[in-house]
Amino acid sequence: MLIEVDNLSEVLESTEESERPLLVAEVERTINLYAQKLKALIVKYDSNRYALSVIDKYITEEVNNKFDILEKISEIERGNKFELTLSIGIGRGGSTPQENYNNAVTAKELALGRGGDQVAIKNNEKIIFFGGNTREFEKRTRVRARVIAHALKDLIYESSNILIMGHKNPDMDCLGAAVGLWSTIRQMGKNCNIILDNDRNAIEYYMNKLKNDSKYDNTFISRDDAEKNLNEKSLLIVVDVHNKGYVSNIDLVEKISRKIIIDHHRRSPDIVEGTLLNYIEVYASSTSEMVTELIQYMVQKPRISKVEAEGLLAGIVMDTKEFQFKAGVRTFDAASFLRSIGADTLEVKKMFNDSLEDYLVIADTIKNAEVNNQVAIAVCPSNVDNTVIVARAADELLTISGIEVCFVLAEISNNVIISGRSLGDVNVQVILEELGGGGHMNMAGAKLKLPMGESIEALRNSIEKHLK
Ligand SMILES: [Mn+2]
Repeated sequence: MLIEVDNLSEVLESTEESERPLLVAEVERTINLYAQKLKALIVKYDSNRYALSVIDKYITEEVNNKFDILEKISEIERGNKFELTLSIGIGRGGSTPQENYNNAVTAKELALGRGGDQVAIKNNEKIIFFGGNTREFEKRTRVRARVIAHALKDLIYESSNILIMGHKNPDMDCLGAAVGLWSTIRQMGKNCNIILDNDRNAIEYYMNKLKNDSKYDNTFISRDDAEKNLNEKSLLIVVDVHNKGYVSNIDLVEKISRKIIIDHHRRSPDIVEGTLLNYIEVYASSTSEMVTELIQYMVQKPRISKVEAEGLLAGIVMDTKEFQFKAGVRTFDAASFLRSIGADTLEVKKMFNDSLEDYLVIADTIKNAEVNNQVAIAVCPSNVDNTVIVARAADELLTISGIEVCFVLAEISNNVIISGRSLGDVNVQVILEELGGGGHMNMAGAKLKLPMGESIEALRNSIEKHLK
């Protein structure tokens, strides 16, 4: 079992200097007591990291107790302004201590990558999670962004051509980040293309804007055209997604050996493997925010055009729901930079305006919502054929007072799509993860291969289980 106090330095910073030693001692005592309870061997191997060797039956007990150590640590109060959180990785099921250790290392990485404050248990192929109920901390320092930007720059210069790919049903965050990177890579004098398929529902308005400028005539290429120009020095940058099931073209991803991931979603176990560099920052509001930071370190003066800056700003606006969710200091800094180079907020607003037709469907969906205990469940009318409306209906439901959590379902090409939103402490990611989905604490989605009735039933069960 590997335990890491994942926000120790941030919490210490927020604590009066005179209280800090007491806080550190209290953390140490709590973890040592926990080890004693598990009759474990415990070794501290860093200022905030511990390795424990535990008999398996005690882990089973902890599973049954849902790891109350997560709560104990958060109760520590020594003048700290934030709760302390732990990320714990446990390795089980291996035939040697070494195998279990490797399982534990992977498990802890997953726990951290999913936002911390949770336990991940890796029993060989099987991975389960506990906890994860606090909001992600914003990391204030930009050191990592700078380091990544330099590494990225080197990799780009070493490449013959660069391809950028996003997720299925690309949205403005995905496209804004792609266009921002594309522009900067071109400025660096490199050949770059964005791979785009025909699923362009959510980005149609912006794509039409780009059509007015011949600069973008050869920017977007199909998967097949991308494959024609591949060689061993090609570089693929995957943006706004990291799991195999959701990248727009997994077979192409697997054909390219040099690849990088830039994403802000919580780590899923299904991550694209064999990458040169992963920049997955769950603390960031959006991939567009991350790219806005990166490009400022990649080139002295980014020559981002007005419409490109608007694409990036649209990405931030879309993923923060107009700066309401996960908008930290760095989010506003990025937005401020984009505004300063010409992004027009009204142009961004226009990208998200609904047509009257769509709005009526959204209104119909809301009309059908059932609200129970501040949790709303609504089903879209059967004529809905794109996921944007499902997401928009979920956003709208959350603007209604008395609704803290909502789920909107729709049947689209033989699948049931679910969009989940939460205003408070209910973690919709965990609820939808149970159904094979994912996302963030306040915003998540899932796609089910069940009929509508059974999907609602499965959703209800998962909600009930987690609200308990
Ligand atoms: Mn995004």
